[in-house]
Amino acid sequence: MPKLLIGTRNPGKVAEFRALLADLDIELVSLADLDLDLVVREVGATYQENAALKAKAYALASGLTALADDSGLEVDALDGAPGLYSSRYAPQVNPTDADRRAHLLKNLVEHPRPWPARFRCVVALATPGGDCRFSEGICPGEIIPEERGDFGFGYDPIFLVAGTGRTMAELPMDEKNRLSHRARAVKAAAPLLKRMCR
Ligand code: ITT
Repeated sequence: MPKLLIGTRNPGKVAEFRALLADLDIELVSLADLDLDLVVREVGATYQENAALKAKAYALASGLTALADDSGLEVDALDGAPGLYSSRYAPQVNPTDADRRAHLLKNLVEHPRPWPARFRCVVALATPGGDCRFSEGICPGEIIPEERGDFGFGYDPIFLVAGTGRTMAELPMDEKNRLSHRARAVKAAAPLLKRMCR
């Protein structure tokens, strides 16, 4: 069976990718499965650049086709922040998801509601030989000032998914995996996956 390395250190993303890719007849391998403790510095100026940095580094290190994503939350009232910096968005040195959510809400307090926002995900697929392809997915919604729900990770408890009346953290994984930015990007990448995995 062809193999694909899931190139993320975020356990929430690993679980989602495993479910999203389960039906593709591809053997999924995680960084933990390979004992690959590689930290890729995200020094790109776009989601695409950062996703490519991660996918290419993991493909080279493993000899396998690798999938990585760079994703973020874009809030209109904050001119698109935290965006590319979503995982680093908090004053703490090693922020928790709760730190990031608290920092976002603190910065939004002075802005009138509603707070429209979207999650964006750019997936990069890289082969060890240097080929790299991309796909993108968006999930629209709004930020709410209180946390709701226990599923998911990151900003999910304060992100109301458009058209559902529920936060991303109130959606069980199978529902999040029908609607999310990551689900849409992976769906768009399916034809590439079949071609690029060996
Ligand atoms: P990897 O780089 O190892 O994949 P990461 O968490 O650092 O892990 P990113 O650099 O892409 O990944 O940062 C994306 C951040 O955006 C992530 O840490 C969350 O804070 C947020 N985010 C992305 N997708 C999300 C989702 O589905 N639900 C909630 N928050 C999300």
